[in-house]
Amino acid sequence: MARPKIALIGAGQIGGTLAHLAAVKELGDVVLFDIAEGAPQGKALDIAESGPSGKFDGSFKGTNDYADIAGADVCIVTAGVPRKPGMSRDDLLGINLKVMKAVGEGIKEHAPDAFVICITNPLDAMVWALREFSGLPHNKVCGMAGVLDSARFRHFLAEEFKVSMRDVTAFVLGGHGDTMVPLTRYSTVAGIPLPDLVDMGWTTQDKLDAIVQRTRDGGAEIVGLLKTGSAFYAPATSAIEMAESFLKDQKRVLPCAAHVDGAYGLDGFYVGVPTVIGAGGVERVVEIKMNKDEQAMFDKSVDAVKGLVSACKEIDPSLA
Ligand code: A3D
Repeated sequence: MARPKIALIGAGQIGGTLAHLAAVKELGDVVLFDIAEGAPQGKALDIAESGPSGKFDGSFKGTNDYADIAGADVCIVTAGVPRKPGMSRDDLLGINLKVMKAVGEGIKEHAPDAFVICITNPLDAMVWALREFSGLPHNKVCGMAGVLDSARFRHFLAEEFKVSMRDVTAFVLGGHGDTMVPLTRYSTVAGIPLPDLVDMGWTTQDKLDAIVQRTRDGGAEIVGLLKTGSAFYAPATSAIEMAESFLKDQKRVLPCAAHVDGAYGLDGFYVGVPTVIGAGGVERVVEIKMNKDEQAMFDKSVDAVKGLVSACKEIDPSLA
């Protein structure tokens, strides 16, 4: 059986890391596409040359020609610009919207059967726009944010409790931004919900609130440290987890920016929700019950995303 084909649109910090992870995990043959000449070719060659020592097989191609992504099974989109210190994700909207138009048209023409994972920010609006420009089925286009946000939450919790992060699960809903909704009630250590761990004296409510806020600010914390760009190791690892679930039909339950039509009172809208990802793409949206406070936080987050989608429509009337 032929190896799956993985097209990475954008060969910057995340794109290069995605290519390396896909190579090491032998997920398939990789095509790195970018408008910058030389960068995708150089990264692809460098990764190919690491194969003998890294003990992986595969074909790695860098390109500036969309025709090379033809027949891709998975496209992961990071094309665009990242944040600099002081910028919010939303400041990227105008410039990255134009990039989504070019990328959406490229995927529509050359890889219309792919499962598409968008990472470009502001995530929830860009994945919506990318779906509109590409015309692919909604279940085949989703955005990576929740896996990363919950991984950050899990890391901070594991540090606080001094336990393996393998035994920490975390649940994050809503848009990828300052309004994201980390749900403590549904986050656990080996099945014990966080509020119970507060009662058990493992941590205090104040410390837990601080961890929730640090999770919300997780991206900005890295931008502030790096100064020249945003996080890339954890975002790439998160997207690879989603791609692997699709390629291997694992049916993992992963939070992602998915098209929600009916659940959560939403009427055809992209926002972060728990999903099942398998060979059919986003196969299911998992609807959970929220209490009043959680619902209020979720509604606020949805409103923030709606504002960004409206801004996209104003900038590009073809989306209206
Ligand atoms: P960077 O290293 O700058 O790579 C972006 C690449 O996109 C560059 O190589 C550009 O040449 C390329 N590019 C620009 N325009 C086009 C185009 N029209 N077609 C093809 N390629 C193009 O950025 P990065 O890899 O660090 O980040 C990429 C994106 O991911 C940014 O928008 C970040 O804000 C976003 N990001 C999202 C998350 C989420 O959790 C959602 C996390 C971290 C970064």
